Amino acid sequence: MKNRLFILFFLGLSCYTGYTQNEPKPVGPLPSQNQLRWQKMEYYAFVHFSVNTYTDMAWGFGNEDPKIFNPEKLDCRQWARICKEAGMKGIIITAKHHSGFCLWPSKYTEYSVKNSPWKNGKGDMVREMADACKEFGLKFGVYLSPWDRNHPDYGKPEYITYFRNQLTELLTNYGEVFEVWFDGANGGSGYYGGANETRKIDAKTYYDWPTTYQLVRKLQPNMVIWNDGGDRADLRWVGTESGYVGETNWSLLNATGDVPEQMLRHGVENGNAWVPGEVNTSIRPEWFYHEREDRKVKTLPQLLDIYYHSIGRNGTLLLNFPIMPNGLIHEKDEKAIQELTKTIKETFAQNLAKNAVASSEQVRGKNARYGANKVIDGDVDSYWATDDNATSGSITLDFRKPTTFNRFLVQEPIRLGQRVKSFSVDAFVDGKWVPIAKETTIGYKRILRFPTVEATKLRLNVLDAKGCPLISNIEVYKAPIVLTPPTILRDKEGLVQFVSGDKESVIYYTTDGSTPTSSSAKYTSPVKTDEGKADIKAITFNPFTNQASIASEEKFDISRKNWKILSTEDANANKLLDGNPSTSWHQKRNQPMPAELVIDLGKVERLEGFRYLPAQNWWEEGSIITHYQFDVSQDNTDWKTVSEGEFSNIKNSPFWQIKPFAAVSARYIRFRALKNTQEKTASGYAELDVITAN
Ligand code: FUL
Repeated sequence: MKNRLFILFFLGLSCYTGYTQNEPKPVGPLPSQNQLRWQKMEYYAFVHFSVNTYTDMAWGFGNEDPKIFNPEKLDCRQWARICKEAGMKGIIITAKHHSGFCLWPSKYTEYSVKNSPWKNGKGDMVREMADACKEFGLKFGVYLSPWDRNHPDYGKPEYITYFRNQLTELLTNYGEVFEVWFDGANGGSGYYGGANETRKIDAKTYYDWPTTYQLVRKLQPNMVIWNDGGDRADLRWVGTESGYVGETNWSLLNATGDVPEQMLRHGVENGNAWVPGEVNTSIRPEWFYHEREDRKVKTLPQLLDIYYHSIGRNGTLLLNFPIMPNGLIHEKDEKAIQELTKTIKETFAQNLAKNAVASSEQVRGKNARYGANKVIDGDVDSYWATDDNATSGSITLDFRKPTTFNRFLVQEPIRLGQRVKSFSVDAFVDGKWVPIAKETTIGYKRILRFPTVEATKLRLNVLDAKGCPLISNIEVYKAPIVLTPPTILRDKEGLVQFVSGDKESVIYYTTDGSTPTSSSAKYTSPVKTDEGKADIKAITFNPFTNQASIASEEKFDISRKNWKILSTEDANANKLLDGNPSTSWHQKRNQPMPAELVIDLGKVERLEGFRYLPAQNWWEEGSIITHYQFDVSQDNTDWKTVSEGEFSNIKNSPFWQIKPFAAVSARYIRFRALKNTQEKTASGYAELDVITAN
């Protein structure tokens, strides 16, 4: 009787704690149920659409007339179909972007679809999006920008009430919402109901996020919160909008305190809160639609890199489709995502680990329940575990015949914490173990790419972990080879260079705009182009497999050979004309703003715009100019301003900034940096270029 009581007591205790006697203890912090559900989604979409879609701007100013908003062919079902066919699990819509314009008829403002010609002001795009998601079996999420460049009260406490009222509308009237996005951007200036001024707020205190979070939790208890500007939410930004998270990626951060970029990229190994990374990027360079980017849609190799650098690195992927003014996703974007989907499907079609025999010498208590075969049993909840005193261990997969593969997928059961600090993978080739990879973290999912290998066995070695290592899943694949096209660079003298990362391959190119093949000119040394514009295309070609990459293309404007920088004697300044994005020049410190750059083009040119690339070492002082003025002159004395304004989203997306203006003839140009991100004087430049008329 006594014994029985003891057993009953023990069973009761294990039920109470949720663990059976032998189950490994969790290594905290742990994900919440909402975070776990979200992580399993892996892949979902963003759609960016607002009044600034019609003004060709990255950010609306808040003064755009609602009358310009008229997506005549709007079809949210097209968006949902494209995302569903791509294997995505949800869509997040910019219900309100920084312009303040609302895609739903909010009762708290007139600045919304209700004052647009679209559906005679009777439309509700958030509703149409939510309905389309439901129809296509997708989850639905909302982006509600805290920064509102239209609202007169922005900066005052009244605005917070307005913001929460809007949030309540969105989280009450449209069914279940899986994620809400609170973007932290705040460039200061705005229309603000006609005040046309700069309003800075203290993002740490102004929004009072804890109270807003309480409201959110009450209205949508199953939702995750994304917030890069305020108090720690459920998910973190990964510090870049280019589509990758660090190779080392802990789903942990510290619950309080500042988060420098490095931490966003890698998480914090000993962080005290579970805040996993979401990789957000756009299928084109910018978030909103710009016709000039129709030929800049990301290519298959670029999208594959993004896939492996997000989902393959313990992140989720939030991929954006900019909506065109007519209300549809562009066919080029659809084609690009279809190509990615096809390649992903082909890659992960046949799991070669399934038929292998798995073994390990470090099975927890020699208990079959934690045996090595748990990593290939297709059950995500079962896992291999070692004894508590171990922080390392190996699993071997025996294919029992020569097997070729080039992808390795591995998962930890993160409900028990993220543990693995380092691991390696070996292949058994010709009777000996050959190292394939040595890596750091795993987390929810890690996918490694490596050159194709033929082996009879594969071995995962967990080298170090924060507790006894646990592995829930291993998959092995042979992916089709997709060659990456070369990068094309043209220097100041007009010499063109092609750069490829693939050592086995050769490069073929054309300079007349035609599509290169293996019969085109072969690249051996830099190619001279004349001083005019140049349309260069190139492919990577593998002579052993006869396989070619898609073509890369660069359309260069006039060469900068005869340009002379007049505003400084510093020879290093020529780096901004050298055609190499990774070299840069910073203006002298403590020089009064606006910092000025004056260039003699050598002769009169017909100019239609300019391009600026910020210094790519953007952590250095003043690297990124945010506000500018661009002037032209015939004689270096009389100047005319032809373009002036902001590089809206340059801080998060420090890429080429293109500013077209009405055509004008000039020999001199003057680029003035009015402000930079750090409000320091040493403004930085990687490249400066002009756009000339044909
Ligand atoms: C950024 C915003 O400023 C961009 O416009 C875009 O919405 C992106 C997703 O977040 O920080």
